Amino acid sequence: MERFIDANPYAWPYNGDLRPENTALIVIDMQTDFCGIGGYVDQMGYDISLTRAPIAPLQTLMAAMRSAGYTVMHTREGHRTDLSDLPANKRWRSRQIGTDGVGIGDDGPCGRILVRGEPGWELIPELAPLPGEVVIDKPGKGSFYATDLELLLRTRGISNLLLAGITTDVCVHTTMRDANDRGFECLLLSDCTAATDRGNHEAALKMITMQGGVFGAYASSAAVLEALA
Ligand code: C5J
Repeated sequence: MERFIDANPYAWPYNGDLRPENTALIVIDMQTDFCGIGGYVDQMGYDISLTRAPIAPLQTLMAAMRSAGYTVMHTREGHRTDLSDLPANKRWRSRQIGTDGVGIGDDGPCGRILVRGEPGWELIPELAPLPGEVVIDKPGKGSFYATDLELLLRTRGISNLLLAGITTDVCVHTTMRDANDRGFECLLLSDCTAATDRGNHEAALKMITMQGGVFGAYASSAAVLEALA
């Protein structure tokens, strides 16, 4: 039986093969550093009400997908405590904005920014992984770079990816583009993602729709819930 989600620019997935066995939800970087008080995004002076907006719709979607038997995975952006996997240019750029030249690897109110094991690096409790769910630790913006994500997806027979989390224009888009190049059929969830700038979120959605869906498609979580019902 074919099953589609009402999406932009076209219904998703392209082949109607939507099943719990071949589809995963990937929740990207819902960490205190990106959406908590005193975290990295807050320190940079951006409005965390934007990056917190996906929390409530994600809670509903994750519960529905888990109970329907779909795979749910999570990612965390972060670096080793000795910062040996933090490129110098990434560190330098992160220090150009925000409080007193503080950037990735430096001390902030939630511990060292984007350093593994620190309070700010943790996934937020509202969206905590269930025991057994995959958590990918990534040093970059994309979820495939320097991780075993592709191996885990291929081993499970996953070909469709629903992408959620933050930020739409950075880690979510990088992951979507990398996944699309690898042949995964991608759907970005418009209300379960957010950027530090509203215009960037809207632009990131529009980019997906060009060329017949150059990176896949986007849809609301309501459209996903409707298709699963
Ligand atoms: C950023 C991310 N924006 N998760 N990370 O630095 O999008």
